[in-house]
Amino acid sequence: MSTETGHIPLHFERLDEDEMRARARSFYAQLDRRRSVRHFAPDPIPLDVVEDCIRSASSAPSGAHRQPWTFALVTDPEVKRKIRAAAEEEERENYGGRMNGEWLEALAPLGTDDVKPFLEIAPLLIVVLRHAWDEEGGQKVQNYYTQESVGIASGFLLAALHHAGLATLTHTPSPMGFLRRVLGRPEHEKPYLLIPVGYPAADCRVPDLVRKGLDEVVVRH
Ligand code: IYR
Repeated sequence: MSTETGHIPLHFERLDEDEMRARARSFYAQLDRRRSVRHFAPDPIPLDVVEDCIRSASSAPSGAHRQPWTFALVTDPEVKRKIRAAAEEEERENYGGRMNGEWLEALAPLGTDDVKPFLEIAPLLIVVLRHAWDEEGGQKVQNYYTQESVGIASGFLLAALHHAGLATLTHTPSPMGFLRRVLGRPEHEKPYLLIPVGYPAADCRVPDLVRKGLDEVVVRH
């Protein structure tokens, strides 16, 4: 018996190699301009653009095609205020000793601390939630490779938002259980990433980072 019941033909267009080269180069050039932003302008952003970016994120592959993710969109100033207050409470603990000396030293070039005004200033916070399992008709349904699946979807989301002209930050004010409580999400939705989204402030500055070259990240066999 075929195991491919219900399969359909794949529509896939082979490109000529020069076209492939041009696309790979321009995609890289664009992604290479992405920077994590911690200084946002308060200006509103078009949420329909963000919704299309979430469609891109949600096109990611996932274990057993369970799509184990929810994207919470937070624009309400009062909810942002609650998130900032709770995040800063965790970060005070983190910077005050939960992160060890080696960790704090590694962070020093980024110039971060426990004060997170961007959580109120950025016009949008996206909370990515990972479904450790799902609930269907009161029954627990198991999911597979949820860390990998939600990681890939989050990567798609960051790339899509950048491509659409929006700045982002991957923020993890851990432990992030407070996000589930503030947003009233069920127990099986585990906060995975908090992504402030907006335009950079006019005077936004970023650390002078250098990315590893190809030879530092590739081994060939
Ligand atoms: N969550 C803290 C600390 C922090 C940790 C890492 I690893 C970073 O790359 C950046 C920050 C904060 O956001 O300040």
